[in-house]
Amino acid sequence: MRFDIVTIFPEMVENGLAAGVVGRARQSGLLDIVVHNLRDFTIDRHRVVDDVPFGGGPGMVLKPEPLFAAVDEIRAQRGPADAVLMMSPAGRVFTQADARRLARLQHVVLLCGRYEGVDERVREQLASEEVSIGDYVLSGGELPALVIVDAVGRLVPGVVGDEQSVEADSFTRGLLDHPHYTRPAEYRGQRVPDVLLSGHHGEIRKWRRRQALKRTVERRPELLATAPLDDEERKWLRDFQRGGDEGSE
Ligand code: 4HQ
Repeated sequence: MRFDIVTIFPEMVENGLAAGVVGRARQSGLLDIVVHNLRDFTIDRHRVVDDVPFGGGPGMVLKPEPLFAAVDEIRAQRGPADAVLMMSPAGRVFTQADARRLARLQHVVLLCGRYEGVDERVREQLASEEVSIGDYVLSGGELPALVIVDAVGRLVPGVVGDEQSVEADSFTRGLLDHPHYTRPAEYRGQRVPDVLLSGHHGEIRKWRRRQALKRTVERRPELLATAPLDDEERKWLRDFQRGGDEGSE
C-alpha cells in the first residue's frame, strides 16, 4: 500500500514512521510511504507556505499553491490517489471502521495542516475527506497523520506478523479488550485469575468474552449499540445491568 504525507515537518513524520511495526513494513516494502516537504513546492526565495487571513484576525493560514503543487507532483510521480485526507479537528472523527475502509485502498495521500488552518479551497478541491483523531486541538496534522498511517497500515496483510493478534484486537469485535496477564502467577499479592492457569481453553475463551463485555458496559456502554452479541453475551449483559458482577468473575 502507498501513502504520501505532505508536511512542513518531514523529519518529525520520518521519525514517527521509523520504529515498530510500520518501520519494519516500510523496510520490507509492504508499506511504500513517501514524506514530502511542503516547502519544496514553493517557488519564492523564502519558501513561504503561509499568509495572513483575508478578513483579518489572529494567526496564519496555509497557502493553497504549495499544497496543490504537491498533490499534482504526487499524482504525476506516484499515480492517482484513492483518497486525499486532510487532518482537521473539524473533520469526522476517525474510527476503526475508517481504518478498515482505507486499508482496502492502494494509494492514500495525507495533508498535514499547521498554523490556524488551511485555505478553504484545499478542503473543497484537493481533499476527498477531512478527518479528526479526536476532540482536542493539536499544533499540526503531523501526529494525526502518523496515527492514521499506523491504524491503517497494521491492517494491511503481512504488516503485523501475527494475523490472529489483529483479529483479537479490541474493536475488531466491537468491544473493548479483555484483561491480559503474564508471569508471575502471583505478584505483590495479586493473583492471576485461576481460570487462565487452568488449561481449559473453552472456559478461558468464555471468561475473556465475559470480561470484554463487562469492561465495555462499565467504560464504553455506547459501543454496545453496534457490537454484534450472541445469545449468551446478551444474557450476561442483562446480568450485569441487573446487579453488577460481584463475585461472578
Ligand atoms: N489539528 N485531528 C490544527 C488538529 C487535528 C485533530 C490539525 C490542529 C490541523 C491546522 N487534526 N491543524 N485533532 O487538532 O486531526
